Amino acid sequence: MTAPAPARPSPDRPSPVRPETAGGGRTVLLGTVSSDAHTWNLVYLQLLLEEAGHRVINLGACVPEELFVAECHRHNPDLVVVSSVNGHGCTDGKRLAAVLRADPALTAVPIVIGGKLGVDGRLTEAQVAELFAAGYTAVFDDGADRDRFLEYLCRLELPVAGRAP
Ligand code: B12
Repeated sequence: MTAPAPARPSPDRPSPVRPETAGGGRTVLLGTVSSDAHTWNLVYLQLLLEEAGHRVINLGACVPEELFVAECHRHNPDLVVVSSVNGHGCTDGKRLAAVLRADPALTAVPIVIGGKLGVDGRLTEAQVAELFAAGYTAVFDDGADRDRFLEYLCRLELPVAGRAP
């Protein structure tokens, strides 16, 4: 006998975390890694963050590391959100975090990464650990659901692994 699948949010069964309760009022810098041309992931995240009451600066796709740094200086964000779905997010994301964390002004800003981060499906534990070691505050790999991200927004200062169970 197999265990029943965990309940998923649906129109009949609303998500337990509502965006408007997710700690609004922050400035969030959003973009993809330099190799990634996908954009609907960014549109989705911008809408989700704005629904939660945050101000979003969406840098768009294929953002060079130097542009991320420059825009951080320009906007002084409370949170940097990196999204990638082309499979190179783990590799490019580590390089991006290294560049951001090398800047003395950006050692403390929370930086999260999420999406479809590897080319072989879910990241391994070792790859997730590498992302944390590179400087990410949270990692939301493929399958991490929206509620975990919203919960993270509620408690921004805490490091958390946002992988789906
Ligand atoms: C549309 C699309 C494209 C379009 C993009 C157009 C555009 N303007 O965006 C085009 C044709 C350009 C394209 C190109 C490529 N694509 Co493409 N693409 C897709 C496709 C069909 C849909 C993506 C999409 O828009 N989804 C809708 C958005 C809303 O969902 P999402 O992106 O999945 O994001 C969700 C989650 O990942 C999550 N999420 C994302 N980021 C973050 C961040 C955080 C913090 C959190 C919490 C959550 C989160 O939240 C979102 C909502 O649930 C997917 C397949 C699929 N069905 O997903 C492939 C897919 C993403 N593409 C893929 C690939 C391989 C490519 C190419 C390399 C193909 C090629 N050989 O050229 C290129 C890469 C180009 C580049 N330089 O990046 C692969 C990636 C595989 C992987 N990760 O291992 C996919 C998964 C297809 C597949 N099954 O193989 N693609």
